[in-house]
Amino acid sequence: MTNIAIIGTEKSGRTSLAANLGKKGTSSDITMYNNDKESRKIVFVDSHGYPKTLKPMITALNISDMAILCIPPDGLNKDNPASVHTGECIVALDLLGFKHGIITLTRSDSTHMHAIDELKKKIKVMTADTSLQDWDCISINTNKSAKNPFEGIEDLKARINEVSEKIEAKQTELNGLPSRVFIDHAFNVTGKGCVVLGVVKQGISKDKDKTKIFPLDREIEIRSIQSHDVDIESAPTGTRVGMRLKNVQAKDIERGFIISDKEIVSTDYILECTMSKFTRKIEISSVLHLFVGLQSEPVRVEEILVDAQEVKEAKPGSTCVLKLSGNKKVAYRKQDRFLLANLDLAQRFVAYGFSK
Ligand SMILES: Nc1nc2c(ncn2[C@@H]2O[C@H](COP(=O)(O)OP(=O)(O)OP(=O)(O)O)[C@@H](O)[C@H]2O)c(=O)[nH]1
Ligand SMILES: [Mg+2]
Repeated sequence: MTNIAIIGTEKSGRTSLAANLGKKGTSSDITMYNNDKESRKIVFVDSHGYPKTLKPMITALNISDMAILCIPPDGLNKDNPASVHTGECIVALDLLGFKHGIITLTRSDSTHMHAIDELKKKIKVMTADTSLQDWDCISINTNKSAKNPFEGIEDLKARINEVSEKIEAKQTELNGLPSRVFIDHAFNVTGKGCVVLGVVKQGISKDKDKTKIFPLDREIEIRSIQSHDVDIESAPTGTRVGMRLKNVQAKDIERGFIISDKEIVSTDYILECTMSKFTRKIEISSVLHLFVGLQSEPVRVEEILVDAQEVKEAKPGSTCVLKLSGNKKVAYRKQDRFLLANLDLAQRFVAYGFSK
């Protein structure tokens, strides 16, 4: 199963594309569009709450294996205020080291060939040396009254299928690891109890598994598992699941909680960070926003170390160790990638890092 995040600046055609590719399902600050008609089941995640806040985009990306970045005809025009968010999406994908994706040049019916070629050139320059450098650019529209209605959509679907094959091979490899489920929604269903929705990030999650939920660090049991509304006994890596849980209540679960046997839980962090080139310096005492998995919280920069020496600031494009303090318990593993953002800047992403 492949989960695909549809991201982009405001009015970039994200919802029109998602609605074209799947049937609307769960909706909050992200909306799922399911395609379970074909042999390969795909969930498209519309990150519509972005760019107002960063969380919907990060959530969509961290529950997905592939991204579709929507760039409208004016999506990189300097005089279009929304263009800063196209840049921000590229920075986010690069800081996340996001491997698989496709760039769609949306609303192709409202522009012309020459402008599309110019836009493609700009994208090549902007994505050089980033994780997006080899992504395909496909010109599309979702307008049934266009001269060339649904241009590019079949190409896009074919490309999605090709990339999905690679992703599924990788998921099969991850099945051997201990299971981890990232929760994106939790609610109470009368007569059924606590139900969570989420995605199996690694391993195989099984019906009747006795496991734990973090950062609560509480023992729970998986009562039943569903995928695309059908009961299943085991859910391999990549499956979008609904699970009934025993020994925990929905009101105690927040987005980002993890079902797993073991996680690190902390409120303070020591991260080996790489700063984006497209940000400002970080100073001691600044407040940043930390993202890991589907969790996020404000943190304070307590200490900055460069080559083991304490310094006052970290510069764009450099590497450093940041000691950060927060208030909320967060669950993660050593291999998880953290993102840091400064919500006061126009391009908000600052750095990525791993726990030391
Ligand atoms: N002509 C044309 N218009 C389009 C196309 N795709 C989307 N639009 C229009 O462009 C506008 C934005 O499209 P949406 O799909 O809502 O884009 P979005 O990124 O979800 O927008 P927000 O969530 O509102 O930020 C809407 O008025 C759409 O009807 C297209 O392929 N051709
Ligand atoms: Mg939308």
